[in-house]
Amino acid sequence: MRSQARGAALVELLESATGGASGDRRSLARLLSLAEQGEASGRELARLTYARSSSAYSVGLTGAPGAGKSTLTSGLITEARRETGDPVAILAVDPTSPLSGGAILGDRVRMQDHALDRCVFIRSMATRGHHGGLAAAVPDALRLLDATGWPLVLVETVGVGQVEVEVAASCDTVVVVLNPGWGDAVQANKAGLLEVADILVINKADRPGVRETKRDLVHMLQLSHQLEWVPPIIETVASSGDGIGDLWRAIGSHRVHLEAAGGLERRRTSRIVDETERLATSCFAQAVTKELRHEGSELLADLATRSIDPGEAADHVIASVATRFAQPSPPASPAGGSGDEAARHRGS
Ligand SMILES: Nc1nc2c(ncn2[C@@H]2O[C@H](COP(=O)(O)OP(=O)(O)O)[C@@H](O)[C@H]2O)c(=O)[nH]1
Ligand SMILES: [Mg+2]
Repeated sequence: MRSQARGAALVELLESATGGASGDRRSLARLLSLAEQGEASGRELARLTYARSSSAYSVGLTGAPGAGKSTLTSGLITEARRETGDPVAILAVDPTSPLSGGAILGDRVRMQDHALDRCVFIRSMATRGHHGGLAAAVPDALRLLDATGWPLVLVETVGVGQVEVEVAASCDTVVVVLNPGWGDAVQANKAGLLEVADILVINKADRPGVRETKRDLVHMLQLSHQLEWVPPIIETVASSGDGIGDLWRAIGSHRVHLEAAGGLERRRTSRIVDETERLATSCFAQAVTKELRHEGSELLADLATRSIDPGEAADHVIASVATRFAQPSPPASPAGGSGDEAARHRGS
């Protein structure tokens, strides 16, 4: 019953949020919060939007803090609005903060130019307790924006941590933003950024060292085994707008390339499999932790007295978790309540 009522309320919210720029923003914001939190409503929402989404295109921008991502994003919004006339949604993602603020607040200031444009929707996302973290919440949010009529979504991350790279890599086109200067390209390579890059941007090209950075990048790209698509290197001065048009066109070319070769579908399918794997793995890992470490755990006691070795204990844990997952879920568990992993996994 509860879950039926929840479903009906979600459908109502979805309907009022749908319509892109003419949809209700407050409904959309509420839905995004649910997607961010995960839990039962978030899962139900994910189920509703999954079937309705497949047409929006997403572009992820990643790079060190201060590289100029927000300024570039703002320029891309202008370009996209002028070139397509379509509405544009922006997700500013900060895995380091449990609350929106700090760096993201600065980003909003840099995107202020678009504050009055009804066709631009900017939303920050921080870590909020979604099962599997932000890396899992962002794809849900992307599908929600897709299903509610936002054909282009730009995703800006705050830095270049593992989660941020994962988030950016969950987009159709990944833009890696670097600055000129000694070692930036090398650092990016170390952080695994070049592996996920579809487009490389040397922003702040008004500063010295552009040629050297470009040379480093070309060299590193030659060493990697990208055959189908060699990431173009675009020079930009985001603060003056120089090169933003080139970046916009490079994004378009990459999209055409993906769509022509059937690569977009392949890429999306492989991402969805990755996402599923991440969700299942994190769900299972949590269940294992709970099973092993609960108070009064016999296994812990047996391990302490050395009457069982870790390998055997692991087998026991896996077997009992598997049994719990195999049990039918109860008819209605309270949202995020009892903590029954198996039931929650099925989204009851
Ligand atoms: N000189 C110069 N400064 C820039 C350029 N692009 C951005 N900035 C400045 O760099 C700072 C950080 O930019 P921001 O977009 O917030 O970077 P983010 O942290 O990657 O989002 C701001 O003060 C921008 O005005 C550029 O191309 N050249
Ligand atoms: Mg920023």
